Amino acid sequence: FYDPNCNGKQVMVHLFEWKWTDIAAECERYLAGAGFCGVQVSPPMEHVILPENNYPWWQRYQPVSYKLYSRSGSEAEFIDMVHRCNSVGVRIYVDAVVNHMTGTGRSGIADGGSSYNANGDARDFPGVPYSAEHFTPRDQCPSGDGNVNDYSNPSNVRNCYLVGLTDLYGKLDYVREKVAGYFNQLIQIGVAGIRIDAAKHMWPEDISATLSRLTDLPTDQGFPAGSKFYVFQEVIDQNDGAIKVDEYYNTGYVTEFRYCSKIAWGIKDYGQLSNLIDYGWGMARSDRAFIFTDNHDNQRGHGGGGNVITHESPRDYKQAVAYTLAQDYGFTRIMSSYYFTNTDQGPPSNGGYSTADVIINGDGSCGGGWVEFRNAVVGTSMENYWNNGNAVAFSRGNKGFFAMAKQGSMSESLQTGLPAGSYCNIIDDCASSIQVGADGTAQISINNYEEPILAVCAGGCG
Ligand code: AAO
Repeated sequence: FYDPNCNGKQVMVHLFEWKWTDIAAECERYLAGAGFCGVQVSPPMEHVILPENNYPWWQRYQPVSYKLYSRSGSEAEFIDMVHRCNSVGVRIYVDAVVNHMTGTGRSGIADGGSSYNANGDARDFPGVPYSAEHFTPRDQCPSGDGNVNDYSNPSNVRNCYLVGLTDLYGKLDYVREKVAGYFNQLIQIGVAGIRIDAAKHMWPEDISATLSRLTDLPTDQGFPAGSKFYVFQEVIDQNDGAIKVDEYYNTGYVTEFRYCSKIAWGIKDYGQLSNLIDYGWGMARSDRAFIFTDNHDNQRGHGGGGNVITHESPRDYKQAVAYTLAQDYGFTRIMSSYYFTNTDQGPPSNGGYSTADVIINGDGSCGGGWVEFRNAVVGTSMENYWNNGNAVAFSRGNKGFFAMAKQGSMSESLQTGLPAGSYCNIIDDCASSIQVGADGTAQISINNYEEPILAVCAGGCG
């Protein structure tokens, strides 16, 4: 569960709420050439539709069945996307919502045609099928109202209903079989892995028993024989509850939310960048940490939100993403979503429920150079670390060098760890360069307020 199955590439992008047809085109047009490992896609299973809430993005976190029919498109479009992305070497990772089904008190018919009824004591999801006995018995949940309300008690977190969502009883073989069946269906299509949504609210042994039922990835989609599903689990551990990320190491990577706070502090106060990774805090070890500067929840104040840097402060955001991709901790994901003014707002639409096509600007936007830098320096550690509180710099072994200046300017003679020669800056498309002397030092100058960053690779990053 630890290999993302993308030939050692290092970065995935979350194309939040994008349609399958648009993602397929994006793999071919941009992501393959820019060196992306793959794409995290929004939940592909059949979900509730909530016109009364103006079709919020979060309706897709309320499953009705495991039919591949969602706001992003049909099963045929999903399969076409996976195949087209695989054929250009870009993998697809599914956001897997299997802790629960819909919220209580909801009923109706979903877009894929399946009915559902979670009114009163009913728990009917005939599209799977699940019925009342497949949900965690009420007497297993110690909270008064049946919902999660005490993060210091594992039984409360894992046996009660997360924000009123009908909690599947993962102890049952039947439930494990159905969830594994959904995953095996994705595997057969050629999906390379999953994010397990709300894994913190599932017992680790239930996840393990479910994953033990999975088949290997299909060789006809370009996976070497014996390849396993990549798994990263959403566990929000901010040292403020009973559930710890390391309980989930046996079944894959874990989301490391403390990194979001740490990088935000570091960009506000460069001195803090020197202590970004703090194992004393219980941060996940590097070969289990799944990291990001922000995610779809905390960028819009859901999931607790908190001290994170988002697109709302673009200059800080650039620095945070650049530093995240340049340093050596964890497996990285970057975020691509849509503009919003309301935190529940769904994606751009053609009116009502239908999601609009993504429009690609002529300039292609978002710098692929970063992804190439991280791929080029993989396997090296951070060395020659230098930080004066206003500017920071380090080398990645003898393969790359990175520098960043908070106020937009710096001029300093620094050890780069690189062999003598001239190296061009990928950030300004090689308009500037540095000259490394025989002793490995170079004059590092930055003079650019909007893009206060320099990155070079031995032999070029691309
Ligand atoms: C919607 C409505 C609800 C309604 C429900 C059912 O909004 O009013 O009751 O339907 O009808 C998303 C939306 C939800 C939405 C749901 C279903 O965000 O608003 O509910 O879809 O449509 C916890 C979980 C974590 C979860 C997060 C949102 O642990 O798993 O809440 N994230 C995932 C997804 C998310 C999705 C779901 C799960 C559900 O990414 O998009 O919800 O499928 C603490 C805990 C965390 C906890 C947060 C928030 O953390 O440690 O475990 O996350 O609180 O409750 C500070 C705070 C600390 C906080 C931390 C977070 O440090 O001190 O308390 O920040 O970083």
